[in-house]
Amino acid sequence: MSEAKTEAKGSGAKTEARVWRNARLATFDPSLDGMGIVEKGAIAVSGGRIAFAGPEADLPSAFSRAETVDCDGRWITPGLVDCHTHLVHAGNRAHEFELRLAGASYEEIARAGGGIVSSVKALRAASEDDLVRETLPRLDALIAEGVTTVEIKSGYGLDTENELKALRAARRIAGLRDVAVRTTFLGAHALPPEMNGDKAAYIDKVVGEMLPAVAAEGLADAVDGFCEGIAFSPEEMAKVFDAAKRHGLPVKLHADQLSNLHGAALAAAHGALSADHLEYTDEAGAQAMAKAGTVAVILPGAYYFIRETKKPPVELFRRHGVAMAVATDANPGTSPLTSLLLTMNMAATLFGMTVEECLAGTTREAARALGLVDEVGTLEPGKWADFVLWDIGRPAELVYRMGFNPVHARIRRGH
Ligand code: DI6
Ligand code: FE
Repeated sequence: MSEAKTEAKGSGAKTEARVWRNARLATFDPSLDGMGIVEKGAIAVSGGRIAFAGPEADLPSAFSRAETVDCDGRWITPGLVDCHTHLVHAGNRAHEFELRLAGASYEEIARAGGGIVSSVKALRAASEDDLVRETLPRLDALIAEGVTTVEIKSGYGLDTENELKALRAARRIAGLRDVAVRTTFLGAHALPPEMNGDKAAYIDKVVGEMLPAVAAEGLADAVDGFCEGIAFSPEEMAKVFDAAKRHGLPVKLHADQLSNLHGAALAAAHGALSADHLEYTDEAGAQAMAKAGTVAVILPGAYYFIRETKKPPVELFRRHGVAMAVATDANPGTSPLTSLLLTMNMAATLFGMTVEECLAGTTREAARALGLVDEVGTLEPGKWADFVLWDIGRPAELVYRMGFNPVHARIRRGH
């Protein structure tokens, strides 16, 4: 992949400029209305970046002799962004699923050595190679549906060696597939069994040992935590956030998923890129997020899978102007989901999100939740040429169907 020194020359020397013509664009350009639709559109790409996206009639003449792809009137959207996953994990929890179907409670399963601790045991027993091998099919499922950027969290290692192993696996995966991977250190995900219930000591270890090791190797692009009764308190999370700041890393938070500990407000107070889940977030939390520009990441897969009944306050987010992203939360315990298209259907059907909100939520707003909105997430000049051609008649089809993949072509960095 040579991305340097390419420009449209029109004739003579080899040029990497390419043009996609005869397309209908959903640009998600925020300066346009709604989905930023351009009928009879074209995209010109040079050096892996979008040089032009707009009406074909306005295509600059510099591209008139560039290699051309006729899209036959197909729709083009930005490449999809899955901004919240726990894709790197070992094994699965299908057996627990069976136990639950047979009537067992989460507590009973946890007491029998199941739950998140079973995923920690499995990850610790796996090698970095094992993790890469197990993760690739899940990543491939996302890629097949047009995902071009994916976030991957650690959080099943819960000690220095194993968190590093998981993050190294996530970084390696980025070199094995044509996809951008953003990694997030989630050391404060759960209390590992060897800490014998001592949360304060574990947070000290996260802050004093694990995070510095992760930062020293440059293995994380952000820091996350699970703020919940069964995980860590707002005070404990604040310590992790302060440490992240010292290492120059942006923060995010699993907030208000099972109860309202005011995690959304905490995240906002720390200038978090996103607060995620948010089923129990109240109006003050939504207001704080709006003020801080913290994105609400909506995760319908977990809501569905654990049969939660409290919905995230989508209407409050709309009213206060909180940006909403939509993501899979792909994880073995509460969201074994690797379809971002199905996730959009769930966000619409379960939470009443509109087609536009769902699609903006897996493109522009998901990019914003990763701090990447200047690089990807819309079809605008200057951004990476990551986009998808779809065999659909209207954008709503991407949200409406369940278990059908209408990808015609997935373009990343112009190829
Ligand atoms: N919230 C969740 O839904 C997952 N993690 C989190 O912080 C659960 C992860 C698991 O059960 O393995
Ligand atoms: Fe999660």
